[in-house]
Amino acid sequence: MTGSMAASRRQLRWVAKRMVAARNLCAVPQKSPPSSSEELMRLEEQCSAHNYHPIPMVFSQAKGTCVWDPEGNKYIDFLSAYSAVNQGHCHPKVVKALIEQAERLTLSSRAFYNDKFPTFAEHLTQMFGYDMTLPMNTGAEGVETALKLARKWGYEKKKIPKDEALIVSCCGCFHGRTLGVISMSCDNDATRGFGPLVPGHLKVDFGDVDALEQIFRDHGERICAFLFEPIQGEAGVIIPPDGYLKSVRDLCSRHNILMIADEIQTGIARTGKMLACEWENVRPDVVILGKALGAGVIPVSAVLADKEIMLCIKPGEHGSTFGGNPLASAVAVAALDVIRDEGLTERAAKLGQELRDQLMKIQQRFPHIIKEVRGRGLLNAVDLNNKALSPVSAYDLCIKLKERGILAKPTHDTIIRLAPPLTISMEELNDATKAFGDVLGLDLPEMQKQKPKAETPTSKQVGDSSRFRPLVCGTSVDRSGSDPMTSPGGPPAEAEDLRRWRRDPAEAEDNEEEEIDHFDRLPDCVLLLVFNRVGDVKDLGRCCVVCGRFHSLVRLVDSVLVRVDCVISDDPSPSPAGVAGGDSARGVFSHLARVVLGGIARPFQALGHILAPSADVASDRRSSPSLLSSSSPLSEFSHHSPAEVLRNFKEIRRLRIELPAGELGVDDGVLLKWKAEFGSTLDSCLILSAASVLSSSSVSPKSSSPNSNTSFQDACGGDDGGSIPESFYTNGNLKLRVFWTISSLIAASARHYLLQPIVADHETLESLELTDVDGQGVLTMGRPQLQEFRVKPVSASGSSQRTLVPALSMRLWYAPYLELPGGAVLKGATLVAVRPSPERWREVASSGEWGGSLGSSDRCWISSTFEEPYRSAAGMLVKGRTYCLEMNSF
Ligand code: PXG
Repeated sequence: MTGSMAASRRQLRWVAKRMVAARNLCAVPQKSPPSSSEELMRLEEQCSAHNYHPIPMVFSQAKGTCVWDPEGNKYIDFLSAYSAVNQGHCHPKVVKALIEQAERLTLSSRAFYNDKFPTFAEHLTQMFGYDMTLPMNTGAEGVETALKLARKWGYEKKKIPKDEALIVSCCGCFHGRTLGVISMSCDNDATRGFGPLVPGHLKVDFGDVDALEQIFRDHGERICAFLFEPIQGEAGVIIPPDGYLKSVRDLCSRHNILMIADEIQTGIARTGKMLACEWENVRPDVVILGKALGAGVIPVSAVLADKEIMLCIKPGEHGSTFGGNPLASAVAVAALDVIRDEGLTERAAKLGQELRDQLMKIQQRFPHIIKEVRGRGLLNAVDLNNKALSPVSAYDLCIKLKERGILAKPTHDTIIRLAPPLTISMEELNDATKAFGDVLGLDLPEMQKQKPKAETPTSKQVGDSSRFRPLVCGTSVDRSGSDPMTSPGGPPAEAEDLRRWRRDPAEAEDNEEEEIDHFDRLPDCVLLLVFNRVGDVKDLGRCCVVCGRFHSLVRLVDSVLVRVDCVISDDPSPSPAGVAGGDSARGVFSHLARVVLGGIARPFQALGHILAPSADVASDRRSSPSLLSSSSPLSEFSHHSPAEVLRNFKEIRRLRIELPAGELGVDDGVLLKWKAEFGSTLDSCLILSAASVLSSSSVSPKSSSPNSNTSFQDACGGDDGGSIPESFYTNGNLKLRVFWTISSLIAASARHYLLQPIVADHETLESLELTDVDGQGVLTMGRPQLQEFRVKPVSASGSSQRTLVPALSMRLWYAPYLELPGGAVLKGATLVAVRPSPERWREVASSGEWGGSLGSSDRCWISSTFEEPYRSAAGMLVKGRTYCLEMNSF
């Protein structure tokens, strides 16, 4: 269906809906709003975007740590809206501040002053010890603000060259959902389908000081900031090694890089300190707060920094209508007062320790199920042993916990986060841990009996991964697995297997051999040499998941080969009028809409982020039904565009991309080869074609193998000097040559168009080749062309997905019969050399429109473009008579 038909259908559907709605309003008495949990969930499913997969429990009322559903069932909240309700739900002092302020003044906008924001700003800056604050609303906006502030500071104070600032963030991080923020994410669910992402980001493993030092050493001059969570919440409450925050502080100071702490989840007393950075007595240059700053009552976020940083942002350069509004300001002041007045920081520290003690006792009862209990203050996680749990997931356990009155949320396959409001009582805490013990002791065995075991992976599903021995990981944390909230269906076989490559400490004890990692003895430069030899992007991806060190090194390879599995074209455009070609060439004019790399189980993600490929494909199919046919062998795998996968490499200098086939469907026996050079538009193209190729065995030898010195007459077995016979114009031969020429140029320009994001992302690129396994077409770009491509925007051809082909000046040579080295013969051999018209030929022929002679540089270009035996063919053809043609831009 065309786009306009789909749009008209949508329009009609909308009108029909509006008519039904209007009739309902007039004629039918309004029905009462849905009130049961079931009705409410159904209504939300119908009318709201499906961007979440919540636990089936409806909040209807809440007070302190307790929540009630519409049916009146009571629960203890162990998530606290991801730490937004540290003060407890609907805290009376905060609600009072809200109501009083709501009756006086809610919004001034920052076009004027209001009488609440200054007090809030003073309160906040004094409490956290910074000169100034910049208020926003949501956490993600706070992070965006900090990123902008860091870049501004980088240009103004650090004197980073214009548009070159880099920000380093951590693998496994979570900082929110805006486009700028997801550009730092390693999570494919967060980024897939939202490209192009914002450039200027580098990644480093969380907790790895050496890696951070390396990246600062390599790129420090251009790095303006290091953004991190002091404890990674979404990744599964990952606590960095002791001393990490101090080392980060040290490194940032030494390299003049801003240390930016995202304390949106960890701040405001959650971890038993006002800021989690206080655990190592570290003062970041910039702190981002959110969530509990509004006590779960209203969104409030803020960035804190000292004057010399904050004043880099000038009036008009950043802001928000609601940031610093009087309602939010009044609420935030009350929210901070509650934390201080009720001693919630100390309470979080004390009760957090108590919670972990109790959970560890449960761990002693179920040591095979609970791998680790970890946390700081009341931000805690129980890490479960996937194998012992199987086939039950952490999500299933959370459902059981809910049935026992405890609301908790899993993260990834195996981690349950436990983070109640800081006002929780000892009694409630005891209730929760008892429920947790009962779920493991009573419910889990029942569930395991009822749920069928997942099938073990077949060798096909496992793929090449079995080539690898398990190796010691470079990082100590296992964050593997998908989040069942976003990727239902359990872990895929391949991801499961990849995880097994990594050393399971329990298994390693059984086998001392596996403790030794011989790769550890090799220096980085040697490993990098090996990875450069590996080259193939999928193999590199497999290397990537072996350990943290491989992961960081693979990103630094400079020669990469991408073998594309599948090309997806949009609606084919009609053939240009008057150009014949038949069915075999129908695909020619369809545009290369997307190229897809299958079989990648997200290997370039942070180590622990191997997610479900099956879920991947499912979700991609939903959004783009034409992407893969159900019979496609790729449907078993996750798939990505080369641009997405290549984004994981930071230093590519040489890149070769191989399409699965040439896009021009020519009949059997027909020869069609082209090679094009592009900058931001077509620089040159050489097209060699023949109506048929006769193999040496089927031809009676006319002469001994010719070489480029063989005379044209000898090679083509005639004495007409390469003149085109009259019949060529009348029997469709000329038409066919024009068709092949246009087709080749369209294929080349469609390929070129696809390269834009790749070239933009990879400033280090020096040579690029886009070819196909049939050897039909080759597109090349060298360093100056790549540079031109980056600075000069590409003109698209109409609305199609290809680069505009400029007006062209062409030369054509023809031989009805051409014998190649080795004895094969080209029948109806044609060579077309193309350059943009304004440039014309380097040494313009002197003898008029038809039949001008070639200059030496053009002759050299033409006779060196193809490999043998086609090189000789081109060399011989240009010795014949030259025909000149002009073509308009298309
Ligand atoms: N930074 C951190 C450390 C966070 O945990 C944000 C920034 C973004 O905050 P906002 O207010 O823009 O959501 C977070 C948020 C979700 C979700 O449902 C969000 C978070 C955790 C889990 C789920 O989007 N944290």
